Parts: sequence; C-alpha cells; structure tokens
Amino acid sequence: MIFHKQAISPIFQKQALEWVLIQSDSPSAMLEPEFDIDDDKRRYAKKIRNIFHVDPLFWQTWCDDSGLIQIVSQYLNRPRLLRHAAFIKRHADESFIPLHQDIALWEKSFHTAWTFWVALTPAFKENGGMFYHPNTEVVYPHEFDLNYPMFKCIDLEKNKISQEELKDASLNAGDILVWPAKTPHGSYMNTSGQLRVGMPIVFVEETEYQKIM
Ligand SMILES: O=C(O)CCC(=O)C(=O)O
Repeated sequence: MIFHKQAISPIFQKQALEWVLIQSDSPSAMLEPEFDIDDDKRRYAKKIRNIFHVDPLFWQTWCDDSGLIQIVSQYLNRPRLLRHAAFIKRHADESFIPLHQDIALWEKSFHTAWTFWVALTPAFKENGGMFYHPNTEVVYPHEFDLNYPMFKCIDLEKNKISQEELKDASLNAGDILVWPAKTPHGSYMNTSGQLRVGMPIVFVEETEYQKIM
C-alpha cells in the first residue's frame, strides 16, 4: 500500500463528493447500484460503478485538473481506465467489506492493474475505513461466506491469516491509497455513523488491456 497524502485539493474533493452523493441518492441503472439489504425505504446506493462512463466530460476534466492523472502516470506507462466506482457508507452499521484481492474477483486477471482509492471524506476504522494485508505476492483462494454474500472473499482461518497481520489505512479527505492488484484488502463497518466515501479508480497498462480484452 502506498499513501499519497493530500493529493487532491479541497475544491476537487468537493466536486467529486457532490457528484457521487447526488448520483447515489437516486442512482440510474447505468451506475449498477448496490443497496443495503434492509434499505427498502430510502434506496440510497452504497456502491455505484461505471462512474467515468456515465459522465465522461466531467470525469476526464476532473482526472486531468485534480492531478490524479499525474499520480497515475508514476505507476503506468500508458494508463487505461478499467474501473471507476464509489463506496458510500452513510450510517452506522453499514457495509463491512471482507478481505479480498481484486485480481481474484475480476473476470480477467490484469497483472498490471493499480487501484487509486481516493478518499472524499476522512476514512478511519470508526467510519468504515480500509484495512489491508501487506503480502502482495500470492493470490489466495476466494470463497463465498454467507455473512457477506455479495462476493467471494478470503477465509482468514483457512489461510492462516491473523487479525494482527491486517493493517489499518487511516486517510483524510484528499488522500489517495494506491495498491497493486494482488493486495488483500477490505473495509471496516461504519460504527460511528460519520459519512465515509471512497472512490476506487483502477488503471491498467494499455498493452495488457489490448492483449487480454
Ligand atoms: O471502499 C471500500 O470500502 C472497499 C473498496 C474495495 O474493496 C475495492 O475497491 O476493491
């Protein structure tokens, strides 16, 4: 995990946060929204996808002018956008995300992928911040856990991973957390109820994209 502290200035944080909150309050189908299983009334999305493709003009300008693209180009020669999502934790008790590796869940294994997780609010353990495991060498087996039925995850016990090996990634708004595709990571349940919004944006090398897509 690599931390870029205060990489996005407050004006660009605000622009992105407003876009994400407005869109996730009444999301269009193109954003492939996910809702909390017991949120029958409000139907606020806790995850939206395809963000760039829904509003390319806004996001191209945002990526260029906020400085994100300059950071991305420190990691990739010819970056190609693969995914652009946002995870929104508005309330207490929302959304524990179990330990997983992105490369194990994508339909194709992009070895050159880097995720740029942009904190649009503070993101600490108490409001559902990120945690990770430092071993980025192996791909662990992923399996369904009925407690977290949305996607497959890593069974800590079976893979002999102790809680103590997991590290917290505490972020302020404007920080960017960067990780390669084999990094095991997840996020805590929001126990404080303080809003937590993070925007993972994944880029791969254009050459790898052309080869395997
Ligand atoms: O933002 C989160 O809570 C989780 C993000 C995540 O797991 C991912 O981007 O793969």
